Parts: sequence; C-alpha cells; structure tokens
Amino acid sequence: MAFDKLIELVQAGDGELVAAEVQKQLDAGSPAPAILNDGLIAAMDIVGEKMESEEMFIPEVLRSAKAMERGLAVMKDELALDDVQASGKVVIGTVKGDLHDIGKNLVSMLLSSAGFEVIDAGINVAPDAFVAKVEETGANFLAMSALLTTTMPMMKQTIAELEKRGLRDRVKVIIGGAPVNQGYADELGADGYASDAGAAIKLAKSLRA
Ligand code: B12
Repeated sequence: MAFDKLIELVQAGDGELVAAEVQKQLDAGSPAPAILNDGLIAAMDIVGEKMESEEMFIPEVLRSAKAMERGLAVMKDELALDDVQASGKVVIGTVKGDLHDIGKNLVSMLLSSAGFEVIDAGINVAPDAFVAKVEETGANFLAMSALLTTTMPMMKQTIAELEKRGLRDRVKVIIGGAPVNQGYADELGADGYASDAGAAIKLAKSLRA
C-alpha cells in the first residue's frame, strides 16, 4: 500500500519524518485527501486500537497526534476545497471534559480555507463559555466536537444554554466527532452532523443560505 510508510511513521511519532513523507507523496502526485484519509487518519485509527489494547500509552499516542499534525500542516494549502468566499462566522471548540483536538483543528482549518471566519474556542469548552463566545463575536455558526461518549452530553447542555440566552435562532449548530452520529444530532435538535472534515464544510455551506 502506498501509505504504509506514512502509517508506520505516524505510529512511531516522528513528526519530522511524517512531514517529509507527506511532501514526498504530494510530489509523487498522491491527492491530498487520499494522503489524509488513507494515510494520516488510517494511522490514527490504528493508534486508537493500540491504545485500547494497551499496546500504546498516552505519551506515545500524543506523540503520534503531534506527528499527524505536522503532516497536516504540510498539506494545508492542498486541502483547501475551493476559494469561493463563504460568508459565515464559526465558533468552534471541543466540549467540556474533552481534550481531543485533532479533528476539531482539521475542521477548523478547512472551514478557514473555504472562506469562513473561524473563532477557535479551544478544548474543554464549557457550555457557558461557548455561548459567551457566540455572543461576543456575533457568530452565526457553533461547531462542537466530542470524541468521548462521556462528553457527548455536553453538546446538549450547550444547546440548552444557547436557548436560555435567547441565541438559538441566530446560530446554526453543527456537531461531530467519532462517537457522534446523525441520530444523536437529531435527538439534540442540532442543525447538522458531519462525519469528516470535508463533509463538515459542505454542511456548513449548505446551512449558510
Ligand atoms: C489521539 C487520541 C488521544 C490524544 C488526544 C490528542 C489531541 N491533541 O487530540 C490523547 C492521548 C490526549 C487522548 C486522551 C484520551 N483518550 Co483518546 N484517542 C485518540 C485517538 C487515538 C485519535 C483521535 C484523533 O485525533 N483522530 C483523528 C481525527 C482526524 O479524527 P476525529 O477526531 O474523529 O475527527 C474527524 C471527524 O470525527 C470529524 N469531526 C471531528 N470534530 C468535528 C466537529 C464538527 C462540528 C464536525 C462537523 C465534524 C467533526 O471531522 C474530523 C476530520 O475528518 C482516538 C481513537 C480514534 N481512532 O478516534 C482515541 C479515543 C477517542 N480516546 C479514547 C479515550 C478513552 C481517551 C482517554 C479517556 C484515555 C485515558 N484513559 O486517559 C483520554 C481522555 C482525555 C480527555 N479528557 O479528552 C477512546 C474513546 C472511547 C469512547 N468511546 O469514549 C478512543 C476512541 C480510543 C479507544 N479506542 O479507546 N486521546
């Protein structure tokens, strides 16, 4: 497989070699979305399995995560979907109790390249902090990421907080993260769910009108 070496390097957590391998793949004509999905994300899936089976531990997983981000940085321009200006202001963050930010950063990066103004609220963002950011910036989108089944309910609490502050009608709420799905989005009354960063951009554009 073309990305075997890249997958190995991400697991080994060597950011410099990952960045060089991504560049090599781009130079050889591999499309950036394939390098992302079949290389970097495929590697993180393996890392997740090894984490679960205790073949890898937190410090190693973190090194892999950082290495993946180095690889992503190399492809930033290639991943830009198009240069059409999309008028939209998005507050994005990972919900309270959750420190996973790679997916959130990827969505954020692609939203910016698609012309959205992105305000990154960071990780471990409490419902009132999300809502304060929306209020302060006048954003018309709120994008929440959760990677843990235990932190998903924070999305519900954040939507409730938006309602309490009378802001729910002004913002489109979109959600994502590995344990989240369309059914959960429907249950919460979110405006949309997307399974990956590319779909997230399409979703945001479709809701913008
Ligand atoms: C890297 C990682 C970590 C790193 C995070 C580093 C970082 N800076 O993010 C560290 C080591 C810190 C970590 C810690 C923990 N982790 Co962790 N981690 C992972 C791992 C291996 C990869 C996640 C990742 O980055 N994937 C790559 C990105 C690109 O994918 P993604 O996040 O899914 O994002 C995509 C989509 O979901 C979507 N998306 C994401 N966000 C959004 C938002 C919107 C609005 C939209 C539309 C779309 C969208 O688009 C993204 C791009 O395509 C996963 C396993 C896995 N395969 O998911 C486990 C995993 C998520 N972790 C897990 C666990 C259990 C933990 C810990 C509790 C471990 C522990 N015992 O301490 C802690 C919790 C810490 C905390 N409080 O958050 C479990 C969760 C189980 C569960 N169902 O709840 C997993 C699934 C591993 C496993 N199989 O057991 N982890």
